[in-house]
Amino acid sequence: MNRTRSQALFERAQKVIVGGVNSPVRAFRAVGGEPPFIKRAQGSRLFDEDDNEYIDYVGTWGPAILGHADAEVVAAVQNTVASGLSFGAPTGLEVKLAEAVIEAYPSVELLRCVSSGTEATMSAIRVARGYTGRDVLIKFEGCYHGHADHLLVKAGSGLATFGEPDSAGVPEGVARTTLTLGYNDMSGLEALFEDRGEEIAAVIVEPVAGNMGCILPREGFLEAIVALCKKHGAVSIFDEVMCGFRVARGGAQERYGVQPDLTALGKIVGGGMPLAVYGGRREIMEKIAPLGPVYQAGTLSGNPAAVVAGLTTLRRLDAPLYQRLEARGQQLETGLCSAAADAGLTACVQRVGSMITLFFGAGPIDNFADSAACDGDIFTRFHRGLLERGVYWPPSRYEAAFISGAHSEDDIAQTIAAARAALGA
Ligand code: HOZ
Repeated sequence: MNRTRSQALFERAQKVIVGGVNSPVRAFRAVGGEPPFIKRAQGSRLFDEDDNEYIDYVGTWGPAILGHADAEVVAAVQNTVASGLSFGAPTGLEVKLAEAVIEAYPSVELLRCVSSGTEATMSAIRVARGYTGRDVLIKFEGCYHGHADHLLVKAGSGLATFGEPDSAGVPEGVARTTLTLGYNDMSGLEALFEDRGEEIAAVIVEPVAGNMGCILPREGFLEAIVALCKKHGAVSIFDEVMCGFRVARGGAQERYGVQPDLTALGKIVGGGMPLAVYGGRREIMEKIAPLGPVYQAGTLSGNPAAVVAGLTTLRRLDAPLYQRLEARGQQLETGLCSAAADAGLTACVQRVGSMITLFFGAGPIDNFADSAACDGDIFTRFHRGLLERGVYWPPSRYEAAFISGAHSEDDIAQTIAAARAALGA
C-alpha cells in the first residue's frame, strides 16, 4: 500500500505537534508503524491522504455508532451552525438532549453537559468528594477514565499501551488519594471498604471495560460496587463514556440492570462532536454550582453544534440498530475465533454487542493482568496484516474495536478474510 503523502505529513507533523499526534495512541507506536493521515470518512470506511480505503473498527474511538458522516447528523449540524457556532448561553437544544439522556438512563435525574469524557469523569469525582466530604477514590487497574491527575494511576488505554500506567507530573499527594484494585476483584473491594470505608468518597468503574481490551464485569461485580458504596456512604460512578449508548441504548446499566449514583457519558452522546455528560441522583448533583458549593463550568459546554449532533444520533438508536450491531458482532466474533484457531493460536474473543477484542491468550480475560499477559507480538502482526489489507483496527492491544450500523455483512466477511491472511490461517 502506498502511503507517501501520509508519511510526508507525519514527518512534518512531528516537527510541530508532540509525537506528530494530538492523542498518544494515534501515533501507532505500539504496533511499530506510522499512522495513515485521514482525509475523509463515509459509512464504514476511512480514506487516507493517498486515497487508500479502509474498513474502520476504531469508529473515532467509539462515537461513530451510525458510521461516518451520517447524512442526517451532518445536515443537522450544518443547519445549526448556520445560526451561530456558540452562544455561551442556554439553548432549547440542550434541554432536549438532557431529556433524551434522562429517558435512556433512569439513574440520571439531573445532569450537566461538558466537552469531553475527561471533564465528565473528573467533575463526577469532584461532586462525589464534595457530597461526601471525603477524599479517597477507588479505581480498577486498567480502567481509563480520562487524564485528570487522580485518574492516571494504574490506567489503561494509552498509558497501558506505552507501558506507563502512572503518569509523570501527578503530585504524589494526589496519586495517594487514588486506591486501585484488580477489575472484578469483589473480595478485595469488600476488604478495602471494611478497612477504609469512612475515607472513601467514590468508586469509579468502566462497567464494561474497553481500555484494556473488552473485559466484561463478572456476575455480581457491578452490584457489589453499588451495594458497598451505599453501605459505606460512598458514591458509585459508572464511567459509561465508552459503553454508554454502545452496549445498549441505556448502556451497561440497562444491559446488566444495575443503577449507579452517578454516570459519565461521552463519545456517542456527542455524535462525533466534543460533548460529554455527567449526571445522577438529584441530591448529589444539586451540590454543583449554581445550586451548591462544588464548582464546574465551561465556555463551550452544551455547544449547539455538538448538542445537535448528539441529539440527532440518539434519536436513531433504536432496537433494530442494536439487533443489527449484535448480528454483525456475532459474525465478526465467530470469524475471528476460527481465524485464530485455524492459525493454531491460543486466542479468545470478548465482546459485548458491537464492542469487541481479539485477545491473543487463553480466556477468560477478567482483568488487566490477564490482558497484559496476552501476546503483544502476535497482536502487532495481526494489526499490520489487517492494515495492509485495508482494515483499520485499533493500533493498541488495549483498545476495544467498534462496529457501526454502517458495517455490512460483506464488510465483516472481508475483515475476516483479511484476519485469516494476517494470521496465516
Ligand atoms: N483515549 C482514547 C481511547 N480509549 C483515545 C482517543 C484518541 O486518541 O482519539
